[in-house]
Amino acid sequence: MQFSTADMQFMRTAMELAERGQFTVAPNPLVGCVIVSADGRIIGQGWHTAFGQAHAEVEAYQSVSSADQPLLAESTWYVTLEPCNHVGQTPACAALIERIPPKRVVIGIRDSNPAVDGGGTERLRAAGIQVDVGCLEHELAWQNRRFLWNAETKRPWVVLKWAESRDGFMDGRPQQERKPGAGGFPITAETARPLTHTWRALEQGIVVGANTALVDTPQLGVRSIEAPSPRIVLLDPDGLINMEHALIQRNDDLIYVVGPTNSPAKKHSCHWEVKEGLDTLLERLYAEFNLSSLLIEGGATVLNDFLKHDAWNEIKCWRSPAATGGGLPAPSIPDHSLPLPHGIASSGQLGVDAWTNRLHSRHASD
Ligand code: AOF
Ligand code: ZN
Repeated sequence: MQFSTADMQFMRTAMELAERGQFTVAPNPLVGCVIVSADGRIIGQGWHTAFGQAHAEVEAYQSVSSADQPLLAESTWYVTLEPCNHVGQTPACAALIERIPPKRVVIGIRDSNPAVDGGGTERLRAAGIQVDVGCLEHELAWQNRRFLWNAETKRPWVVLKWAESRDGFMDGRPQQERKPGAGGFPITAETARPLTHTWRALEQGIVVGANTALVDTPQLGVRSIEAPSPRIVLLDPDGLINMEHALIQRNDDLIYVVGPTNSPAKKHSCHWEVKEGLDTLLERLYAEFNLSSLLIEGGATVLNDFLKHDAWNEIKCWRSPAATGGGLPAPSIPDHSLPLPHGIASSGQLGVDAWTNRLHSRHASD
């Protein structure tokens, strides 16, 4: 299907609206909707604002003024995701559209949720509405990469994140100084913080290993931007952490991943042994804790494990202009990794620090 320039412009507006839900909709998809009158005027627009809240189509419909209501019968709806055909936490959008019904619905991507999966499109067509699917589909698949990956693999989307010195170290101290309670070793300047916190806010869980928790006692929250903090996932399969540790004391909804022999009486614990493998851990974090994406913050051992097992989708990395001259070596970005698709910036600079964002080569067509 060839879409017109106007179709693509309206869909792009819907995509931009969808993006406004970036910190709040997970594990739901990002969805935007624009309603256009027969003479090409936007008469309604909306987006899915947060998990559990109204869907984009409902928001868009409710934004249509009473003066414009008579135009709905001849309107075209641009929706970034196939309208749902099921009653979840909210009623089915396909039912709302069917009742109107508009002349045409243009859809970005199919909803891979098994409860929908083409059913919304079929229902609208059965109601006599012209439905065209696939407008800006590649860009929209990228926007909803986490949601689509979840449906395909039943695992969270995994982003590896670290900061390294110009000469490739994550921590410039000699090993004997990296002991419990030593505190964090800053690599980036203060100016990098808002972007680092944005990276956190974009994912649903932040993973940190026991050694980093013990040495750095990081806070791992989102403080420098307006967005909710993700859940913290503390990996402690060898039971090294004391229950008095600040991360555990401060975070009631922390997910504590611990080996079966060291089971603590903790509300949200997940039993896992290293020998079960990272894939099993990821499946469990998705199925039992509903985590659709993870930011792996370290330390080096945890990051290298994810790299070694190829259990990652994106890498986000800071490089500072200063050299430490030694310390804890940072992981390496795999040679096969790709820049981001669709002309999205894969590198940049904030203050003195440079950042890089790479994608796993399995997503080559995204
Ligand atoms: C749409 N428009 O804006 C969104 C859709 O629990 P619920 O009712 O919020 O349903 C969530 C599911 O609905 C989600 O997994 C996905 O299949 C679809 N999301 N559909 O028509 C929207 N957010
Ligand atoms: Zn819906």
